[in-house]
Amino acid sequence: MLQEIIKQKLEEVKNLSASTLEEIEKARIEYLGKKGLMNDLFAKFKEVPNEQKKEAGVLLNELKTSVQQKIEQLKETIAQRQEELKPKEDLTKPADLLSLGSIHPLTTVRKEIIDIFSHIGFTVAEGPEVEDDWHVFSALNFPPEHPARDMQDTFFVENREDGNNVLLRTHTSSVQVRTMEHNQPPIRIIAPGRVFRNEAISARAHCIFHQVEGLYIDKGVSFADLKQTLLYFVKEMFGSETQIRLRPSYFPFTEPSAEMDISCTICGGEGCNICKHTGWLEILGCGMVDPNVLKASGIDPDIYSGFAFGMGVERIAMLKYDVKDLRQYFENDIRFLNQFAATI
Ligand code: 2NM
Repeated sequence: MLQEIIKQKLEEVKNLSASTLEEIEKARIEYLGKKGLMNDLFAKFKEVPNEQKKEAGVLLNELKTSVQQKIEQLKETIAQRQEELKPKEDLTKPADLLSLGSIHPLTTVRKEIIDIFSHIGFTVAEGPEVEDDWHVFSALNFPPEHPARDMQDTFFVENREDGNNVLLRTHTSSVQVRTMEHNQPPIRIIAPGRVFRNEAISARAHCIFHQVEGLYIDKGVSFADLKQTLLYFVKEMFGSETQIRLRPSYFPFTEPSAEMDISCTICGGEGCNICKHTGWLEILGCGMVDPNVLKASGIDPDIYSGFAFGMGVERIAMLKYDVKDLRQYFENDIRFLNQFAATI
C-alpha cells in the first residue's frame, strides 16, 4: 500500500545524514529529481483507490516538505561547520601598539616639586577650593580695601552680611592658614592645588591655574634658611649649575618679601629670546611670614618665625617644556598631549 511506503520513507528522511555538499545533492536527486522517489510516488498516487486518495495525498505532501526541510537543514549544518573551520586570526602576528594615554605635564611637574621638597622634610597639605574671606584674605594681612578683594580679581560665590564672603581661593595660602590654625610649630608643609582668578584669558594668564606654596615655621627660622631652601629646590629642578637672584618685592603676608629669578635655563645667563636678553627668569615669590599672619592663625610671633614661598606650576612647566601659550594646558588638544605620551 502506498501509504505504508510513504510512512517508511518519512522515517528514512528523518534519519538522513550527509557530511558533504555532494552527498546532499545526491540525496536531493534521489528524492526530488525528475526520476526521483517523489515523482515515482506521485505516479503511483494515480492508482490509489478514490476513498484512500485524501489520506495518501496528505502523507505525500508531508513527505515532500520534510525532504525539502531536511535538505535545507543539512546544508545549513555544513555551512556552519565550514565557518568554524575557517582559519582563525594569525596568532604569530605582532600585537598592535597599545595607546596608553599620557601624564599631563602639569601633573608631572607638580609631582617633581612635591618630591624635591619632601626630601627635606616638607609634607603635603590640602584644603578646600571654595573658601571664605578669612582664610584667603583677612588672616593673610590683606587690608579691607586691597584690590585683590575686588570683583575684578576674585570669583565670589556668596556675599555674607558679616563680611566673611564665600569665594574661590585665589592662592593656596589659605591651606597654610588652616594648617597654622590647627598645628603648633614646627610646621613644614607644601600646599599644591588649583587656584582661581577673575582674569581675561590670554597666552600668559588663565582664570584657573595651579600653585605650589611652601611654609616653614619654627624657632629661629631666618631669611638665610629661605634662600638655602630655594637654592636647593632650583638646583634639583633645573640642574646644579642654575643660579638664583632675589629682588625686593611686596606681598601683604610676608615681610620682607622677594621675587626670585633663576639664571636662564636656555642660554645659561648669556641672554636670549626666552629671558628677553636679561639672562634671568622669574619663577616665584617668597618672604618671611608677617608677624600679623602668625598672630591671626594662633602662633606667637615672639617665639616663632617662618618663611613662605609660592610658585605657579604652569610657569615652571612652560620653562621646562618650552610651552609658549598657557591655554594649551587646558584645551586637551591631543596633538599637544601626545608629546608627553608613552608607547610600549
Ligand atoms: C607667595 C609669595 C610669598 C605665602 C605666604 C603664606 C602664608 F600663609 F604663610 F602666609 N603662604 N604662602 C607666600 C609668600 C606666597 O606666592 C607668590
